[in-house]
Amino acid sequence: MNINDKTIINEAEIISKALFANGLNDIAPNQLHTAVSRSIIAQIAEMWKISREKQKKTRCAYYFSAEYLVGRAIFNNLLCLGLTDKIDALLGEKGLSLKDLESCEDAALGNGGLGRLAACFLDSATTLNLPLMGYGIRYKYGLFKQEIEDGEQVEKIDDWTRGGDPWSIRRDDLAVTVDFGDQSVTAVAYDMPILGYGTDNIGTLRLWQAEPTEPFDFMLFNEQEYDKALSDKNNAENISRVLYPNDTKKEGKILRLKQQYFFTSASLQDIIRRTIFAHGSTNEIEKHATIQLNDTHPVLAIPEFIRIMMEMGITFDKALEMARNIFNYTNHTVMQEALEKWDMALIEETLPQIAPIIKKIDTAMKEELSERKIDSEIIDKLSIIKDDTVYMANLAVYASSAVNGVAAIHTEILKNELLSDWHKIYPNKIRNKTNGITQRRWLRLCNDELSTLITGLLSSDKWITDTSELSHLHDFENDSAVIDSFMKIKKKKREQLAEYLFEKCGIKIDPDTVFDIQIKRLHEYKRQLLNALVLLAIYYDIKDGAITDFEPTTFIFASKAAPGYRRAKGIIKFINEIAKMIENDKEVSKYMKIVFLPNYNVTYAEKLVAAADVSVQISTAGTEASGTGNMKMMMNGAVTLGTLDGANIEIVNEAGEENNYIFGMTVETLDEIKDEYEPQNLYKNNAKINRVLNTLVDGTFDDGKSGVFKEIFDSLLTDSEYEKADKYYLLLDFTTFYEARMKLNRDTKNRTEFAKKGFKNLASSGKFSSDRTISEYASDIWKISEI
Ligand code: 26Q
Repeated sequence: MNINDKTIINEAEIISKALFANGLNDIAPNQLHTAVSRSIIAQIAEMWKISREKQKKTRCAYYFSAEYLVGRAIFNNLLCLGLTDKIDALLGEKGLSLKDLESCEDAALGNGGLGRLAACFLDSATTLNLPLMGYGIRYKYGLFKQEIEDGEQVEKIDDWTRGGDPWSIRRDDLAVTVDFGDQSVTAVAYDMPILGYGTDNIGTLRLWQAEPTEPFDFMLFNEQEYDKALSDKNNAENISRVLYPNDTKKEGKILRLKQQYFFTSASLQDIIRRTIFAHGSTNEIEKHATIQLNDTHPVLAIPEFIRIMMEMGITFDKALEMARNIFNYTNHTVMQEALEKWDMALIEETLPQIAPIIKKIDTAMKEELSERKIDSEIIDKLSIIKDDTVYMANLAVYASSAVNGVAAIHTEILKNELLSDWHKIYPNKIRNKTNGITQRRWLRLCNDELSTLITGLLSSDKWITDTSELSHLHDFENDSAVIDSFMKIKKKKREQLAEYLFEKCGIKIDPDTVFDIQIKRLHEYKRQLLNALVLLAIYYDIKDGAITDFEPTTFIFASKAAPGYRRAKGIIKFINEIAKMIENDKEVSKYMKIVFLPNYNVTYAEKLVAAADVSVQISTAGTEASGTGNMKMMMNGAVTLGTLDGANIEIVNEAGEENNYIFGMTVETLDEIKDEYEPQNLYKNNAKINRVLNTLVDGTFDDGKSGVFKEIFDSLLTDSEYEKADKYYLLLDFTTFYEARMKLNRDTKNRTEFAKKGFKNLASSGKFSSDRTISEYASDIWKISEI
């Protein structure tokens, strides 16, 4: 793209005066961010329009996702335009710097992996010149901000547009109406440009914002019914007000149902309009469009599509057939309790036009399966509607052309367990698409130093768009000068992280220690508690003199817990209590430090993955669908300390078990022993386990009298009405984890040999680019090609 750096800064100066009454030198950092970003948008606007026009003319894939965790756009977009250094230099002439923009907001319109995956996919598709457009919701408030007070999580509102949202363009011209049983609202589009690397193609993320259809009801106002007049406005705006945290226990909220319908209906109306505009009718819409459903959150798109087609005069049967060609569904979890379901009564009340269509789909499915002589018991199990409950995954699988898991093992579990009956009926439907991450953000952008080394060694920066190039780094794995440079870079990244943490939250960490990092949402299955318990055991062993030569390590946790997830919040408190005890212990704190970083988000992640020596990925085998943080840290040269779960399996396949630290039960071994598992026996017979578990109940730590530590203790040792004791097998993997940690720690004593393992992981990480993932979706599912 031919964009002039000087023009950008000159235009930014003008925009600054127009919007803020002052030149670039006299405005606040967020205003500087707005002026520069708006100026760039003005420069790329024409290219963006050309890309949109091209997309309209060709078969296009649409990604429907309730979440997009895009993070900050400015640095990525400057990188894509190749303008980072030039703009920084021009700002420098004015005594300003790109660094001034570091404080700008990180758009957190997602919970975690699923939302970040959607953002990586848009990046990859655009870079590969593939026609993919993202649709979602423009939440007013993103995922809550987390503060830690007295070791406990406190949630604060994330008002992410407060300092402006210069990367979005409001499109009033695209507004559509969405009807609910009790209200109608306007969906207004906000478009964000998605820049690719080394291409003129610009993709689009279109997010819908809910607004009242009538701006204000003057009749009511004149009748002095102010409250009623205002409440209509609020009721409309409520729909896109806030992103729901992934709290499976608080499912089934009307507002969330409305959100799902809101954005899928608006997006379909938009796609239909585009199709009619480009092709004159929707007769062959399946040829022009394919829609990927990111989990079941957008599955209402299926009955909504059928409803709209029927409104246009097409029969139900034909509309269903079209839907089954257009839609595809990605599953992101095998945990039963996390599968979405809705009360039929709630749907009937909230979406009266959708309820009858879901019933017709259920009937059609049952007829088809009966005709195919499928056992009636199985048909019953596969019901979309059962006991007045709608099972969204069944609806998604039946009405989709392709269904995919997100890592090899996950897809196998879908085929053999969760969706095994479906798999027998439609043996070609379920496919694997192992997740990936964009190396632009997760290596090039977040680790300039390592990127420079790689480009130098490969004499080419081709890896930025083709990570298979990274495998040539294997040629250097025995080159001590290279490993030495790699180690220096790691140290630099640890120093940068240390500096940032000190500035941001006053936390002091020592960059000469090993950085051991577990960063992900807090969930029992991810087993942050297991990590904490093993660290506590190591603490006691150092204290008792059983361990004498522990290589100094900083153990970093960062994680948000769903606000209503009591145990998860208790685990955060527990980690902080252990951290405090170690901090106050003069002897042991020489060897280990635990820190819990507040408010984990994309911006933090960028700094953490670059500084990681050890990537902690210890979910119970069979529970983590894929994981993507594991890939980010691998690509930055960390070793994985983990279980054989999700994408860890593929990571170890690529990089070698000898270069990672793998422990614990596998899906197969767990299956064999789980019926006889008695965590009480381990508690009684294993002295380490006994000692660390007792700290939850013997007053060693303070849970602020909430009783949550006792609840966690009980959850590990006592069966309850709802769940078995230790259902994620923490105690079963405790000892092998402890041993793997200790082996790893011994290995870090030879820093060079240890760094070599990390470097080999980087060299083996090529498979985990989302470019590879997107190419697979494009050829195997979407059937789209370059524009
Ligand atoms: C559900 C109901 C009500 C409110 C919120 C939700 C909700 C929201 C988000 C449920 C789940 C999510 C997010 C799930 C998620 O991020 N899953 C992760 O997806 C990644 C990308 O495929 C995988 O790598 C992870 O293994 C998986 O946990």
